Amino acid sequence: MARHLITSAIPYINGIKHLGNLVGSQLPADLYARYLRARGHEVMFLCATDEHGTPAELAAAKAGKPVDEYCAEMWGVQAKIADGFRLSFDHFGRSSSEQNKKLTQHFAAQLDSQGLIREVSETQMFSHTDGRYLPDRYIEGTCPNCGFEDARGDQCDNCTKQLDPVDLINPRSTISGSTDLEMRDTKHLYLCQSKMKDQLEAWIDSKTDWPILTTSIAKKWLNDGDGLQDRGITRDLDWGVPVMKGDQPWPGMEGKVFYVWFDAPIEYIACAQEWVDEGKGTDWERWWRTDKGADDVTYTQFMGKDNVPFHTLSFPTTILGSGEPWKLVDYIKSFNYLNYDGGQFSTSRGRGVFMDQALEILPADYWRWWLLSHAPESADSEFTWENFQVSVNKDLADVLGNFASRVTKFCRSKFSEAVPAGGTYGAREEQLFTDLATKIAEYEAHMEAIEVRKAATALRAVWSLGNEYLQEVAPWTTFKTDPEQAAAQIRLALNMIRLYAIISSPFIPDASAELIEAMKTDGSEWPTDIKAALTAMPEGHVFAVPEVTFRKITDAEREDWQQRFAGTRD
Ligand code: B3M
Ligand code: ZN
Repeated sequence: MARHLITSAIPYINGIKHLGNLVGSQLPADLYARYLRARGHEVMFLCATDEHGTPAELAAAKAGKPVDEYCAEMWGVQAKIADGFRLSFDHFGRSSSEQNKKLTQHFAAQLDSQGLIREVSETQMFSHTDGRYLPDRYIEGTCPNCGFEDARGDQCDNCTKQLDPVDLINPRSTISGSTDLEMRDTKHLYLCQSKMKDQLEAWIDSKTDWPILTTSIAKKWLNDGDGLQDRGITRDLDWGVPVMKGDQPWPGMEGKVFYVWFDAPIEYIACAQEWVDEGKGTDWERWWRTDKGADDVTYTQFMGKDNVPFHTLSFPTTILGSGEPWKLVDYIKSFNYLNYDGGQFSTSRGRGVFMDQALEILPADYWRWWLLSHAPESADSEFTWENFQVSVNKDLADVLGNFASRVTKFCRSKFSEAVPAGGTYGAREEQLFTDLATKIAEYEAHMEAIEVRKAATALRAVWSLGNEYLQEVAPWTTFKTDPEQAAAQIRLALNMIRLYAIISSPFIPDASAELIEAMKTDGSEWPTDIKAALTAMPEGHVFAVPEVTFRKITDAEREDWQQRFAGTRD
């Protein structure tokens, strides 16, 4: 038994996430956490909402609510949806927690004491009408290069030229449209990532087993252009963690907050403190402090590829640079993007299926299965309704669901709702034991390696072995001439339902639980000896025919949903 710390990238608070967000971090993290727990390991699985930054402020303003109230409400919404998808977090925290505030201020003080923070003077656009400084992307104006009138402060979308807000002709605030803007001098804190370059590079080079997607992005940022840039970690905003040196004021930084990407990953740690403070556990340090027992913890992070630079460079700079014995990540699993029906998911345009909508039309397992079996691992992948319909109808309804219902119904009609006695296992059954053991070992190996798609493929192959066996031995035919032998075949098949339920639980936890309940058996022990596991329900063991485990998606539904999710969501 080992100890595993698992974190998923923490979703922004503003709005409900779409399926692409889900499959890029939370869902595969949950798959891994469930698998490791099922194998008997001790797991700490953490996630939270990422509540700071301008987007949260603007979303709150749009909703006409104070930002703290808005965040508290949206946290509730996201927590409920996460629960609906059966995301098995040990704690779902909030980056705006008091614990994270304290810890963020602590890290800043530590980094400063290690000489890793410097002050930089900048000019920044202040909007009198909005009463605030404007981040680059909230300023628009005419491009000095091509004359495009809606160029953003950081880049012109028409000619792609990189811009500074000062370059824009007739700059205006995208928040209010106001042109009453003024360039002001302001001071900010920078994290000296460049000083850590060699240490970071050596660390990343030592991770030879990481996904290429992770290391290639990290290396690109380490070595591109001028190399690793120092980054501003403070902002002129109202909402965020106030800039303090521990619990002391930071001269010159009054009224400023830390940049959202500085405090967000620190929430991974603060989340474990929240877990303790909310009475769910007793010792967070044994997960996070290598001087307090965390040296034997394996820490795995899950995230979309756009989050990789922050997790391979910035956050490790915070951890390593603090000079304190914090647990550093051991493995970073990153994902490409999931596209939607010939384009991209778009939160702003409401294009694609969002997490709440998905649960309104079908149970979580249907989505979990499709998303995980099509996880964008080696490349971007695409959700189409046709593909979704085919996968659900074939894999879940025809292969797995049908196996369970055929076997149990046949048994009920020819024998009873109890595992039938009689008959013996022969060469065909021995072959099945071997095939199952081989495929399940393959499945386990992919799960250990967090090869999500390959694991799904192996699992599907395990399910198919059951159908092939049934097809071949045809107990309904056997029954006519040799009911004893049919009894043996059905006894084995009934036990396979139990076996499938257990090993499938990381992917489809609800269906697994339903099957275990119907079989009136215990599903807590992972099968290590397959042949022995297939005798767990002995002759005479009473069961019930399960409800329809998976139903098929009709063509009419598919067309209806395709229409419904093509457009805008209000
Ligand atoms: N909230 C971005 C995202 O949800 C950001 C992740 C933070 S992880 C510390 O993709
Ligand atoms: Zn331009």
